Amino acid sequence: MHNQVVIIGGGPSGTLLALILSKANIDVLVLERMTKEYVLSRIRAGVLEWNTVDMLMKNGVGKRMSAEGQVHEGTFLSSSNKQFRIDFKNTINKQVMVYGQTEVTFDLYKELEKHKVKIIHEVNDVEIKDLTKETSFVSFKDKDGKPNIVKSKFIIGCDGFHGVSRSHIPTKKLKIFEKVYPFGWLGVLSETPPVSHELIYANHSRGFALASMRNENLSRYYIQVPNSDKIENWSDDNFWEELKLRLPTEASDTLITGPSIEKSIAPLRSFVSEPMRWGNLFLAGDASHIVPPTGAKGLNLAVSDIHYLSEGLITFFKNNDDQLLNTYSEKALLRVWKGIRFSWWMTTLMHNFPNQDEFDRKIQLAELEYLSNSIEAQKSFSENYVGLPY
Ligand code: RFL
Ligand code: PHB
Repeated sequence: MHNQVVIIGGGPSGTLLALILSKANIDVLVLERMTKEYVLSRIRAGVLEWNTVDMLMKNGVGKRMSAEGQVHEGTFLSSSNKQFRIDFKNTINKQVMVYGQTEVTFDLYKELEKHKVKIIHEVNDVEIKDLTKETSFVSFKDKDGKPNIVKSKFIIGCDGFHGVSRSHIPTKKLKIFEKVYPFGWLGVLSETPPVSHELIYANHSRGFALASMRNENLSRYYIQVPNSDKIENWSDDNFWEELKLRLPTEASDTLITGPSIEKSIAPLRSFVSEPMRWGNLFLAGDASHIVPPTGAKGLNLAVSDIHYLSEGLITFFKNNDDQLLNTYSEKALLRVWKGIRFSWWMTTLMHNFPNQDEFDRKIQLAELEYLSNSIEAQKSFSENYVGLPY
């Protein structure tokens, strides 16, 4: 087999890149470790920046999102059970789209099928060779264990945090920046009407809570839990009880509870590996960087990487010009670090840290009080939350 581009990983970054390249008549192959059903059943992000919305629309995958997604012009933050609103529309005249990553991925797979893009599922033992030669190779085993080898000009690592691509950059060339937080998020999906028409990010002395949603009868809630906690420790009743204690009073008074249809714990981490390119290998999305979900930035950063990378690849194949590819890592990382900063800031502001003393707590409360009253602070929040320009 021979392709111009081989993409490892069929998550949102891999499939979006595959779609953009195939629309530009670039020959592309996607290799995905899991089944399509598994990939499409993962519950993850919920909030899309307007840049992401534009990218999806521009590439023909925005129709169902426009019909079924919810446009949000603001969000609530809460401090000690009292909420205040940050208005994106009034502060910076922008908005976000609430539309699940599960739906985005479904739409992308549908469009890829329409364009007959090659995706091989259930691949194993992916290995990359000759990254610094003119042409590179990817070897893998298909679902029947049969070995395959593919020749390719470029290989794109879109295989998430636990993927294999990043490890092909020599350790002495790779710089890792990492912060692991001493807590995780316990998330619950339930077929109940959302407690609020906009998201609520709640700071509480018992720990952080988030009220989010997927549609008018599907709610997504999270609470901060210690890293050592286990799903088995949380019955639905315990979860609802704890959530009510942390949400602002006007929300907890009206919260409608029901059985959970999904429950999981996600650890929180900030992580960046630099550079995002080695020879013919380019990394994008979670393969190169991870943010704690507090700022809703992970999926959106993956999409901005794909914006820069797809421009570089198209310019290379159309005009034989590698200038944009050569600046990809530098350009993408500039935006990534701003997302890393905002996610870290919002995580630090909203969570209860195990070693937090009274001084730290007072600082958090003062910052939330400032944010609730200062239009300038709200502007800065809005600008980052709806997404910085590409
Ligand atoms: P993904 O989605 O992890 O996809 C990587 C794909 O690569 C496959 N793979 C391999 N394939 C072949 N060979 C191998 N060796 C492979 N190893 C792995 C995997 O099976 C998978 O299909 O990475 P991608 O495409 O870069 O997308 C990144 C986003 O998924 C991620 O940033 C977001 O989900 C993060 N995130 C959120 N982001 C937001 O923008 N807003 C949010 O509200 C938000 N909430 C969240 C989140 C992530 C969460 N978790 C559990 C990680 C909430 C949660 C709970
Ligand atoms: C979600 O709906 O899953 C969600 C929303 C906002 C976040 C994180 C997750 O910041």
